[in-house]
Amino acid sequence: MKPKVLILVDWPKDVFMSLNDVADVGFGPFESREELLEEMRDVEALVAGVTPVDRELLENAPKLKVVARFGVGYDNVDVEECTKRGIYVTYTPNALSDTVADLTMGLIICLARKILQADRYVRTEWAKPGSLKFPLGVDLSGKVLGIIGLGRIGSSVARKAKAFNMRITYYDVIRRENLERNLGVSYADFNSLLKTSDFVTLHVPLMDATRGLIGERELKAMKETSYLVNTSRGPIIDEDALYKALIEGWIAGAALDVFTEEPLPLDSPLIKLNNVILTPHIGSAAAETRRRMAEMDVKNIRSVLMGKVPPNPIPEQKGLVFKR
Ligand code: 8YV
Repeated sequence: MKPKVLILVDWPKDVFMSLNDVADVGFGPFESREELLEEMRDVEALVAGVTPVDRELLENAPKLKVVARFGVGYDNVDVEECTKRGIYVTYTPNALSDTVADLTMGLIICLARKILQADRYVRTEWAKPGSLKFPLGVDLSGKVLGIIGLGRIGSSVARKAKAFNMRITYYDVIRRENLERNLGVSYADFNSLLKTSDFVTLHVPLMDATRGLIGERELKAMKETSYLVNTSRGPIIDEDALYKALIEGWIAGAALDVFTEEPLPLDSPLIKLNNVILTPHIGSAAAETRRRMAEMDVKNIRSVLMGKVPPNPIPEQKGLVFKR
């Protein structure tokens, strides 16, 4: 009997199916968590989207050898528990950096030039007699972009923003002097970055130290004319504080691709606001990118099923060899 691989993302099926020669490949989603847990009984490799891979799931998966995250963030995976049980956790770094950075730049431009409001204006107002003039936007050229987290995605954003002639500062827990030289960006401490940026963009992983990183104090420190962009993880921002900031004008606006609760509930107060752009967690959602991510997952799974160490273990598991 071939080992069972369970794929919890729905595309690209053909790439995942290429594991067919060594595995019995099955796909989610399931009607209920119970059904998923039942299915996990004989699964040896799991491709995980946003489903929590927590202790409960792992307890129901005695044969599991590898959790291949379909993405670069793995905050939904209980890494400690996986490591304790000798389960590899792999991810897809690099595959999506430019893609997330593209979205980030797109959101920045939309905020600066009010592109979404402009679209609504054309559909509902422009041709009406006596319609109000559409408000002016702002230039990107010469504006300060504050990047929080200068990793793979943050660096890609810096490269792209350079082409728009933005002045780029970054804050990171690790100062990256090589990158400063290579990218032409300057380091600022967290508070100075908030105070001086025209656009603040978040590119940090979700962990205890970054949960609620942007709250009331930080939003009040930002300029009233500034914009906040989040394509990382929802809980990095305290959403209640952001709502207050947006209605009380502490900042000019925000663009969010990620939320504390996803999908964003339709009764979220954010939905009623005009100075926020909302997208449905589409940072990596480009066809070529998703195929690259799936191919990496497939390689990682193939390695583990063949008794080898996977090529893309998460940093916490680098150098670890599990014999099961
Ligand atoms: C999602 C992401 O994982 O890379 C990440 O961490 O957030 C995205 O790529 C993907 O959309 C979930 O299936």
